[in-house]
Parts: sequence; structure tokens; C-alpha cells
Amino acid sequence: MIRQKGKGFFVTGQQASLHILFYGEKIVRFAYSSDQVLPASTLAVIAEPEEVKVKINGYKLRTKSLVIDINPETLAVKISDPDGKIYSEDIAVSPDDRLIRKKRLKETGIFGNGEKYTWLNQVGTKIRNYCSDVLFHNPIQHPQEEEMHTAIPFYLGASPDLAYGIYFDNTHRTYFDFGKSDPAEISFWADGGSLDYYFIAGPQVVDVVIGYGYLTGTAPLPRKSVLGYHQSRYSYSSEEELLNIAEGLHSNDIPCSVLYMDIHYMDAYKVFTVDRERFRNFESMLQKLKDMGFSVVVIVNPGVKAEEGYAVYEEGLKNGYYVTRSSGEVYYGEVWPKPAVFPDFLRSEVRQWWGEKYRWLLECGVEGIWNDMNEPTDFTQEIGTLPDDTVHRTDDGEQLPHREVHNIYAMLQTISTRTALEKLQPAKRPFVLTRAAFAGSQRYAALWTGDNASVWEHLENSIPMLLNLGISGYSFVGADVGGYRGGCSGELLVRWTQLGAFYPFFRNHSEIDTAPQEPWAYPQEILDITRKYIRLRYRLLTHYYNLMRESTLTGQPAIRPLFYHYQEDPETYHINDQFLLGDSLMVCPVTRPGATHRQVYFPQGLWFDYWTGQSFAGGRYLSVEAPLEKMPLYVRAGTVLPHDDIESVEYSSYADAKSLTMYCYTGKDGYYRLYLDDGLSCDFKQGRYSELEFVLKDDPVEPRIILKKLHEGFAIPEINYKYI
Ligand code: MIG
Repeated sequence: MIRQKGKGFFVTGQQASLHILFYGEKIVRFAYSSDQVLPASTLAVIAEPEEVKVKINGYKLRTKSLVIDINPETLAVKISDPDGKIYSEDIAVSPDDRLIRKKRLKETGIFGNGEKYTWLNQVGTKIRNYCSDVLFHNPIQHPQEEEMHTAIPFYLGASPDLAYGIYFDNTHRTYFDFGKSDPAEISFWADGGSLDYYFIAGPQVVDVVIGYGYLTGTAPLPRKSVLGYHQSRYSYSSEEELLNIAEGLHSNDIPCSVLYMDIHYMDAYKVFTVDRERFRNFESMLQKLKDMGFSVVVIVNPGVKAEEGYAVYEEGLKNGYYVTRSSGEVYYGEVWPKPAVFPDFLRSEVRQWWGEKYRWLLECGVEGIWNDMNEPTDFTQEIGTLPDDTVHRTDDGEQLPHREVHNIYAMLQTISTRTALEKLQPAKRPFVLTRAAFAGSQRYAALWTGDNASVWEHLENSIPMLLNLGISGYSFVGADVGGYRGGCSGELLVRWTQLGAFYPFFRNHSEIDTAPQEPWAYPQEILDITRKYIRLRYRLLTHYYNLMRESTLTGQPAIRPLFYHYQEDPETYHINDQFLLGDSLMVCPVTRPGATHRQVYFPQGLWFDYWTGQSFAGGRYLSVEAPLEKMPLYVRAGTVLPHDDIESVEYSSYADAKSLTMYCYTGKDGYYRLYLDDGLSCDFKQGRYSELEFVLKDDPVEPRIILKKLHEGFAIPEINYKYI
């Protein structure tokens, strides 16, 4: 019998029992257990079970949008829509092994899975999720490495008429096989924990992505300036060097919002210290940079140097804040500071203690925090991270083995960081950047994809990698522009900056001992082209900001694969080297050296060349010109696209241009909802924002915009129109 239990339902099978809970009409949780107890959810899930209207008929549950058939013995389920179209069908369920095997139905594509080195479409691949410092194990990131820095056990299955998502809520190492071992099967399993997963129904891709955002949360609205250009390297290692970089940006007329201080700013790699030889005037240097219009972000890693007399180490030791061995002794590993201990971020007391340490950095004038090495990396172990059996403790004193906490360790660190920044600077939206992440980490930190290399393959692969992160709830993401490891040629820097200008997180970063990678380290032509594209990013900053707001409100990513908006067109499921910014601007990066042309796929409809304004019909492939100075960009007819008029703006205020020009691409009616606020504080929560609605009427004689003010709580800049 199906029994009602709490807000959901309960079935006992031959070997296990199954809880079925609804999180709205279209999100259903299937939680298996051998002891009839509902497994605890991980910290990824923020939605609450709801009571929805369900009709029970034997072993069939029927809601407005779904029909669920349960096999009373095996507890295998089949999920269909009310017309009988099958979304998902189990072959076998093994709750004891935390394993489920499902039929591969007609999925044209499988997407998501966080950060993975794969092509966009992951049908036929196998992946594992255990946050990994990839370069610890490999000289270079490559497609056979199944474990990357993130662990986001979520995938989207899509076909032209149906899409669904599955989120496996398990913090242990998880495995997914998308038809690699058997093309007729999709299976997933975990090393520990429970078989507890959420099914999210479409039928549209966008329904699934929004559903996943509802389940695991969305990123808070970022500061507008952090959507600009960031300049970094490992490391700008003295005051003179960092100030020189700032000067170089100004004198070369390159807009830039954020500069980075990598590990050399610390005294002997001790977190929450500054090397006063290299940075004699740390505070006044930060002030100087601020006056020049830059925010400075510093790196803060989890490993704490084990050194007698070092206050952070000793405090943590005294209070029992570090991860221990199973014997209860503190565990000593090694990271940059040599012997190091690892804060046990699982406990709220430890998170608060750590968070308080940021106070001093913020008082010095630091504007953002970069949490690196938080898989966490441990050099002493062959596995590159803490041993499986080291011990964490919950607030209730329960001991959990590292293998269970590993995948959420970075997320817990970013919770500590973000919560502290919010508390210490309530008037300012925090900026936190992380390398490792779990499902739900998007609520706390932006993410970059770690140690790529200055090779064309990594420029190319960053596209599907970031698009799949977007499908996995992560909108604020980017890859190191120019590549981290190895030297970057001028041509590669140009092509990567053209692409990076459309990454949500846009940062040039490079490894220690590589040649300078700032745009002005290259010949004039390279400098000129990179500057042009960095400026283009600032022209689109308000638009980007609006897209990030949409991410905040709905969970939709800023950059989207083509199939996201052209689900009915199977051709789009394999387009790896084009993407959409929002729903209207199609970005077509050049991913190969020496190219002067590239092939572009145009989905059905009317398209405009962004550079020339020329229009033509889609539904076909075209070969288009792409000389070095040009990255092909296209705009869908019926688009209203705001541009910041930055021509006359000072360095320090790139984030708020005095006027906007709305580019109106005719041929179809269009719509834009423009959101404006101070881009920095949380005053918008008190109504200090403005919202305008632009309706484009595509009158062939005279196209026009109908403007409506929806809310006026913030100064509205001058608005101009340009019809194309
Ligand atoms: O093992 O802090 O991914 O961005 O520059 C290298 C030095 C440690 C790895 C990060 C990289 C950063 C570097 N870190």
C-alpha cells in the first residue's frame, strides 16, 4: 500500500522503503532507506516539501503534471506526463548500494554535472564527483579526468519535446554513467549515504533549470563592478608590481574593476597575515588602488600553517577547531605553508571563528575574498586531499568521516566567508570566489574553473564547461582568460579575451613563472584588439547586470547553450562553440589558431550581424569571416539590447555610465525589462531601484518603443534609441 506520511507518501518494498515527497507540482523526491526513516537532506537543498493534490490509485500517484508508477516489490518507478509520455523509467533500484539504473529513453542530450572536461552533450560519458585539485594529479586538465574541482550531482536530460532533471542529493563520491557502459542505460550511484534523488519535470529545458534553482537556491545579486574585467596573476608579489599593473591598465586605457593578490602577499603563506617586506604600506596601497577605481581581492586558503606562536594556528588548536585523525589527534597535512591543519568548517562555531578573521582584511581595504585549494588540497597524500577516515564534527558533536564531508568542504568554507562579509560590511554586497563547489554553492560564491592551460583546446573546452555549469545552477562562472599554465601567444590572448568578454566572470590570470599576460605585454595590435573587447564588455555591463539579476530571481544562467532556447532543434544539441548571452545575443568565438573564417549555425529566425547590422535568415550553417580583430556576434530579431555609453566615462566609474543606448533590432516585436540600482549596496531591498519596461513595436514604417516605468526608486540615466 501507498501510505500518506507527513506531507508525502511512503511505500514499503521487499528490501527497502521509499519516501516520495513533492516540492511543488513538478519536483519529486525519491528517498530510499532500509530503516523506514527519511534520510536527512544535504545542505544543498533549501526548498521545503509541500502538500500537492495527489490521486492515489493502487501503486500509481497522479498529480496535475505527473503520473508516477511504483513497483511495490522492487520500488522501481516510472514517471510520465499526463499524456503518457515517459520522463524516466527505472530498470533496477539497489538502495543498499545507493545505485539506480534507468532506461535511457530518447534523450538527445545529457547536460549539467557542474564543471566537467567534456563536450556540451554528455551522452556516452561517465563521470565521477569528488572535488579534486586537478593539477595535483595531472600536468594538464584533460578529457579523461572524470573528477574536477566541483561535485554537482545534477544532470539534465533533454530532447526536442521533453526535458527533465535529476539531482542526486548525496555528498559522498558520486558516479554517473550516461550510456557509456550500456547505451540503453543511465545509472548513478554513490560510495556512501542514501539513494535520495529529486526528479524535476520540464517539459521545457528552462522549467528544469528554474526548478533546480528553486531546489538549491540562486546566487545573490553581485556588485555590478565585479561583472567587469579582472586582472590577476600568481602573484603580483610586491607593492611596486601591483601599482605598476594598475598604472599599466590606466595608461593603456584598459577598463578594469578588480585586481588580485595571490599567495605571495602573505607572510610565509600564513592566512590572515601580510608580508610587510613586500607590502610595506598594505593599507595605503589598497586606498591608492581604490582611488584609481580598482577593488582588490585577496586569496585565503583553508590550510593553516602549523607553527608555534602563529595566533590563528594556536587559537584553533586550543579550541579543537581542526580536522582530526580517527584517534582524535589533530591531522597534519601540507599545503603552501608546509605543515598545515584544516579548519573543520562543518561546525558553525568554526565558521564563525574563521569569518571573524576577515574583519581585519576588510578594515585594511580588501574588497573581496578568493577561496582556493578548498577541495581541500593536501600535498602529503597520494590522493591529493585529506584521508577518507579523518574526522569532522557536527554542531551536535557527531563525528563524520572526511569522505562524507569532502564534497561540501569548500561550500562550508564559502558559507563562512560570505556570511562574515555580509555581517562585517552590511552596506556592501560581498564578492567571494571559489574553486571547489557542491550543489547549492552558487548561493555563496562565484566560481572559476581552476588551473587550465594556455592552449587552444582549453579555450575551446571552456565553452561547454561553463555552459554545463550554467545548466547546473551556476551562473557566475568563468575560466582563466589567456590560460593559467604555460605561456599565452598574442593570438591566443586575443581570441580568449574576445570570448572572455562574454564569460560571466571575466578574469585574465596566469601561473607563476609564465611570461606576463597583461594585454600590454604584447605588440600594439594585440593590445588594441583586447582593449576593444574589454571595452565591449563594459558597453554591455548593464545588460550583464540585468542577466545576473535574472539568475538571482529565477536560477537561469547568463550564458546558455543554443538548445536552451531552441530545444525543438536537435542540431543545437551538439553546438559546442557557440552560445547565447541571455536569449538574444549569439556569441561565436574563434577556437582555432590561424582561423580567418568559421562556421556558424543559425537557428531558425531572422538574425542581425552585430558588427554590420546586416540581417539574414537562419535555419542553416554559414561560413562567416572572422579575422583576428573580429569575433562573430549575432542578434536575434526582436531584441532590445542596452549599451552603456562609456566613451566619456572616468576609470573609476565604469560601472555606471551616464547614459544608455537601447539598440533595437527590428523584424519582430521585442521586449526588455531594465533594472537599475546603485550596483553596490543592499538598498535595493528597500525599494531603491528602478525598473523600466521597453516594448518594441515592429512597425515596418516606423518601429518604435513604448516605455513604461514600473518602479522608480533610483536615478534613471538618459536613454537613447538606435533602430537596426
Ligand atoms: O597550486 O595560489 O588554481 O589560480 O594562482 C597552485 C596559487 C595554487 C591554484 C589556483 C591558481 C592560483 C594558485 N593556486
